[in-house]
Amino acid sequence: MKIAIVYPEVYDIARFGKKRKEFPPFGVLYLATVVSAQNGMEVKVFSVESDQEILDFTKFDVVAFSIPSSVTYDIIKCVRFNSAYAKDALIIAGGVHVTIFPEQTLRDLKMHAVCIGNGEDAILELLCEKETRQFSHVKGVCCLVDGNTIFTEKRPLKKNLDHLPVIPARHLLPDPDFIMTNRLSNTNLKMTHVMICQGCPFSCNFCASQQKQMQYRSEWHIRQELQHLKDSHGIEGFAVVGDNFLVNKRKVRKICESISSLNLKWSTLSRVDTVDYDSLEIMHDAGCIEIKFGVESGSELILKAMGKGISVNQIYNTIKMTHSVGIKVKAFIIHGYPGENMETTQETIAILDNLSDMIERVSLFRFVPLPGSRVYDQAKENRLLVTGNNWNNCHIYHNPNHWWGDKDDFAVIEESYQQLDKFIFEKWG
Ligand code: B12
Ligand code: SF4
Repeated sequence: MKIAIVYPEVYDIARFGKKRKEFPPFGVLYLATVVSAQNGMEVKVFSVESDQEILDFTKFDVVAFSIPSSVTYDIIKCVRFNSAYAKDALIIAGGVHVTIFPEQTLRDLKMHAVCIGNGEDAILELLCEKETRQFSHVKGVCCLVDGNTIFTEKRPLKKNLDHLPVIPARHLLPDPDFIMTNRLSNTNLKMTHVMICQGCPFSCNFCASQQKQMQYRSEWHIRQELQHLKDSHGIEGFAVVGDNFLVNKRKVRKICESISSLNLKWSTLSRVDTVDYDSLEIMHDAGCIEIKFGVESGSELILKAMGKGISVNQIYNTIKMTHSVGIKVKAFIIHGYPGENMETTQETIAILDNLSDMIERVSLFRFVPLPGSRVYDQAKENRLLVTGNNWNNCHIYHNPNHWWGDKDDFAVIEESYQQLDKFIFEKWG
């Protein structure tokens, strides 16, 4: 059976002004690995772009689309309807956007079935039903039966991620797609991205993470992959991919102990309230050179509105502690959350200013309500959108439009954003 797995190429145009490739989605790499490990299955991976030419899938028995974020939905839609398929091809989809909007995707993209959540088992079971098109016993799927949408039984989450293949199918892609330099903190180290955990038990209102339960790969699983990447690609470092690495400190300690002798440098994301001094020291000794903290705002008011569950004091303490251990700090900031004004923006400027000697880098994002987040649903319900855009046509990628309030609020958000942006640019470039 020939299977095409299609994913949208991701570029960081917003920050770099020109096309700078991001790393390929891990969902696709893991799916490709599990499918190609089956007898008689031949997998080809296609990365597609917004100006994609018509693709010829007529030689494939199955075309599987991955939609890793809502922002790339239109790219996939375009490819789905402009490509050529074999007459009996099975057409399926999965990914974060599909998990949030299964029925809409199923109908809008005219899929035979779509997968909700993790897909390593579901895709194999769907492929088995290529001829019968009977998907109702496949867990975690949305499909049509006699023209009616059905949702099959939920697929239970596994306790950890050790069922995944140790090495995702990076070999299906050219090396420069996943081995990079200039991407690990401010270094030129040869690095790659490694998916270590999934899920996050917290509930920030702006976040679209759909999985509350934490799943980690075990320390030996991760070490094997890193050893392989070191031996075969000569990596000197890696960046951890996952919503929130530092939730389970016992796991973090075990992972650190297991990888430290590899002498790799690495970075990870974290909340400010899940770190402690001991964990930071252990991470530092295991090669961690940078933590990217979800600081979001310097205003208690905005942090509260965001449901972030952290305080300005915690931000101060954690950044100081991290710096004192010798790990660099990157701060992620979101500007323009409902309630933002000149005063709250000044509070963010003040905290960044006070901590500037201890912050290596800052990433500033303009707030947009992400499909799948609580604030998106509220905004939609309360019709808070004021841009005049068609809601269904919202582009969530660094959108400079305003999403709530009236014209006066919009003017304030614009002006305060410019001030914050200027401040960050002058301090950090
Ligand atoms: C890594 C990551 C990135 C990387 C992506 C690299 C890439 N090429 O995709 C980078 C940093 C570039 C990035 C950028 C962005 N991201 Co991002 N990202 C993530 C993160 C943290 C992890 C994704 C991951 O690797 N998961 C692990 C893999 C194994 O799981 P998976 O991808 O879900 O795949 C599984 C299933 O979905 C399923 N599946 C997937 N495809 C298919 C296909 C079929 C046929 C089947 C059966 C199953 C299936 O099976 C897979 C294996 O189990 C998620 C957080 C999250 N909770 O998902 C956010 C997340 C996806 N990102 C998000 C956002 C908003 C963005 C940005 C818009 C941010 C911004 N403002 O710039 C950009 C958009 C980029 C773009 N153009 O798409 C949101 C998406 C919300 C939404 N509604 O779209 C998330 C959910 C973050 C959040 N918590 O809110 N991101
Ligand atoms: S923003 Fe981070 S901490 Fe908050 S829910 Fe999302 S992944 Fe979890």
